[in-house]
Amino acid sequence: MTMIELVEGDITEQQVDVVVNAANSSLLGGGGVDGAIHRRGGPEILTECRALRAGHYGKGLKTGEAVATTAGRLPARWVVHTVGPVWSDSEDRSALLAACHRNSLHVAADLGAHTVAFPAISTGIYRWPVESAAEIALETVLNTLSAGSCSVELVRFVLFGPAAYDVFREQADALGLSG
Ligand code: AR6
Repeated sequence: MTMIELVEGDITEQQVDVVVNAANSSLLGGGGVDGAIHRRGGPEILTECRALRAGHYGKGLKTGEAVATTAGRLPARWVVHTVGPVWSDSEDRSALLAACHRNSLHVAADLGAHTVAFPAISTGIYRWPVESAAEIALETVLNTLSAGSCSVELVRFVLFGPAAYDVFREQADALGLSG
């Protein structure tokens, strides 16, 4: 039995197995939720990110991909870093935003995680309209969880502020999700 939950709040405070980070391809930190995760999680996260860059991810993490590190001092076990697409007026990049969510869940499942928290990936600095991002995020998580055996039992979207929460709530209602 899997559950999708929406809460308004700060993702760095979530007691879950995995916190998903809306990172950039450098994996070396940034603003927004990425900055908050590194600040609250402490330097251990950056140390592991640097090691990833020195190894398999020498060219950085591609848009849509996901990779795990420790969660450092966060009340979570792992951070799964993913890179959302920058919004484009001329090109449909929805498949990349869907890939972020799908691949993050696959990485979480490979770790044996049961609970995963997502921020509203791409909706800040990357300017993706929240309504569209919410629809893609919710649909993709729903489809991924129902596609097959997956250790993940709870996915919590942690929305920063009432406006984002309300939009996700509307989209969830439209998809027939409750809770
Ligand atoms: N908890 C939950 N959500 C948050 C938090 C928080 N503590 N802080 C911000 N948000 P953004 P992006 C929301 O800009 O658009 C970084 O510099 C925020 O209100 O963090 O994917 C990276 O390094 C918004 O709804 O990520 C990249 O360069 C959502 O998180 C770039 O920004 C995502 O906003 C990625 O841009």
